[in-house]
Amino acid sequence: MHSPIIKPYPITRSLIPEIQEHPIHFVSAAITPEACFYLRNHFAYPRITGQSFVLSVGGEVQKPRTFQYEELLRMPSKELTVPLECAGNNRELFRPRVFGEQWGAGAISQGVWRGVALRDLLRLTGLQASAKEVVFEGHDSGRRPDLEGEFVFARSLPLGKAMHPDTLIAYALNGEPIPYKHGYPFRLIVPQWYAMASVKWLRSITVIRNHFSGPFQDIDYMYYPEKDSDTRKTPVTTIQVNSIIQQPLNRSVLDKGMHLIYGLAWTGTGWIKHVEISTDGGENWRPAVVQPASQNAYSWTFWNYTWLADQKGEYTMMSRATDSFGFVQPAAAKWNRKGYGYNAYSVVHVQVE
Ligand SMILES: Nc1nc2c(c(=O)[nH]1)N[C@H]1C(S)=C(S)[C@@H](COP(=O)(O)O)O[C@H]1N2
Ligand SMILES: [Mo]
Repeated sequence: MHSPIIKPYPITRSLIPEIQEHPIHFVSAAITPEACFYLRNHFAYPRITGQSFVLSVGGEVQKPRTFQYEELLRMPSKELTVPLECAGNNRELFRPRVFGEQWGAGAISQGVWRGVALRDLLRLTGLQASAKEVVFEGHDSGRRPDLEGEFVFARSLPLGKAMHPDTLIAYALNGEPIPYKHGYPFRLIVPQWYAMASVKWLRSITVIRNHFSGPFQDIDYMYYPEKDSDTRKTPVTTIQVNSIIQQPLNRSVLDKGMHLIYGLAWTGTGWIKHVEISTDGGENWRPAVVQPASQNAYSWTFWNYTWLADQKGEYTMMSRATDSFGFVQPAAAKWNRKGYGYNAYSVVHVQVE
């Protein structure tokens, strides 16, 4: 008899539009397998037609023009390992509870993206002096519960971020054309920012002279600190320092003895400096072994901690990451009405018998 091979599979949150969560506690890979990669869509999938292979660049540029798929493939490209994290990752943990997709910890996945730097395209079209933001439109569209009419998924970047050498018009994931559900044939990849910025099924790039304000820019993906008003809202941009305990699972029953606690840590800007573990509910903290950080990489970092559980009882384990800018995960995440940017310690309760 051989033991069955149990393959992890995603947690379905919605089918139309399709929303699936990465079973992150069961996948320990630097590159998330495609079958487990989380999916977040606002609308039904767009149809792929001949037009899907043409990217138009216009607005406040010198020479508006289009780029064909084949043309992009021939341009100088770069490959980057980038985690995509939905701004709503871990939303289910906010107290008081907030509306929105009740994501657990799996609204994050990592892949190797290949593409052309957006700034290389913008150099070919030239920019007008008036250029201030760059708007990206996807091919998908539909209705929203809160507004009249049809909307395209569209977002902008400030010119500085658009011109960052690692902001890519990607056409490949893990050495293959981007899978249909992840944006085939072109997708914007914005390292360091939460993944709403990485617009899938890219159709047009428009340079504008003012501030873009579509609903996916100015209604969603804003931090609203107040429960009953929109005052002091600020845009969701950079990923905040974060970590997850992948194993042991919450509510595990463990034998007395040695146990390996392990997981991931990541941050938007800079790199992970250290990860600390507490096994007594945050009273005492000890350093985890952190995979040496590559300082100019965006990828997440693996860490582990060997724990000697020599007494029966209940334990509360926590992980807390610190990045190279000195940002540390807080004990409690900053509450905001739409539940973005959760980054409090990862907490797991176990029992030792
Ligand atoms: N065109 C388009 N791009 C999009 C979205 C979308 O609904 N349509 N969702 C965004 C959000 S909120 C997230 S978290 C990521 C999800 O990417 P994935 O489905 O490839 O994991 O895509 C972003 N880009
Ligand atoms: Mo998202």
